[in-house]
Amino acid sequence: DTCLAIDIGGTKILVALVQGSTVLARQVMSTEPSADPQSWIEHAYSLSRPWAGQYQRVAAAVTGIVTAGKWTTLNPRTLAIKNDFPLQQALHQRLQCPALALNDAQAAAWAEYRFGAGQHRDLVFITVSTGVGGGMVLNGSLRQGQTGIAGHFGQWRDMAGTRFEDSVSGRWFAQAAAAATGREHDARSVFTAAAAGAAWAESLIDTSARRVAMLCGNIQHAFDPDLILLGGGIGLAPGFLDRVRAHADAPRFAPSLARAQLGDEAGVLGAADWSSVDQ
Ligand code: BMX
Repeated sequence: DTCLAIDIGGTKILVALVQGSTVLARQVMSTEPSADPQSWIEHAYSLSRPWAGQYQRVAAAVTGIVTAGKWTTLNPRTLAIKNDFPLQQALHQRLQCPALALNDAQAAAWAEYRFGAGQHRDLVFITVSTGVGGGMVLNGSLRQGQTGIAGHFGQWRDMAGTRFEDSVSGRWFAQAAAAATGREHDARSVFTAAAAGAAWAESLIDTSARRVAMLCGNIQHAFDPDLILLGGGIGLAPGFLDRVRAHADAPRFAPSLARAQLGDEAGVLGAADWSSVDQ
C-alpha cells in the first residue's frame, strides 16, 4: 500500500508519497522555527493535497523525541516544540487515516537498514544536520528504548556540560562562522568558503569532523557496531566523511564508517516502512 510520509526537521519539511522503497512524489519547504507543530502539520497537509485519496496511512519522522505518539523537543535550539504535543493524534485528525510518528534519525537508521546500506547485524546511523541525531538497528530491530530517546548521541555532553550537537552541528557552524568573520553564515556558506580556500572555514570543518570522529569512537566503544553511517546535510557534504575517517584513525578498534545512501529521503522512507511493520 501507499503511505503519506512527512519529515519535519530543524531546517526543512519533506512531504512524500511512498510505496515500499520508492518515493513516488515529493515536496519540500522550509520549517518556520517560530511557528508551532499544528501549523507545520497544516503546511505539510497543504503540500500533500494533490495526492488526496492515493494513500492509506500517514507516517512522520520528526526532529525531537516521540514517546507514545507525543512529541517533545530535547534541544530547543534545534527546534522548539512544547512538551507532549499529541503528534499522532493531530496527524490522524488532519489526514483521516492511521498515523504513526517516530524520531527522524531512528527512521533514517531503519531505512538504511532496509533499503540503503543494508542488513548488517548492528548498524548505527548518525545525522549531522541542524542538530545531531542518531538511530540504531541492533540484531535486526530498531532500538527506540523505553521512552523513544535511544540513539540521541547529539545529546551526549562533554565534561563542561556542553551538548555534543552544540559543538558540531549546523547551528554550531552558523555561530562559529559568525564569530570568526563577523558576518552571517550558515553551514552551506561555510563549505562554499572552504572550497574557495578560506582558512577560517577549513578550520571550522576540521574541528567539527574531529569531534564527530570522537563521537564515532565513543559509539564504537559502547555498541561495537558493524557499521556507522554518516548522514545529514553536513555529514554528506563533500569531503566531510574523509576528514572524520582521518581523525578516527585508530589501529584496531576504529569504527567502520560509511556514507548514508538514502540522502534526505531516509526519514520518509524509514517512517513509511516502520509504519507498515510496527502496527
Ligand atoms: C536534535 C534532536 C533530535 C534530532 C536531531 C537531528 C530536537 C528538536 N531534536 O538532537 O531528536 O534527531 O536534533 O535533527 O531536540 P535535525 O532536525 O537536525 O535533522
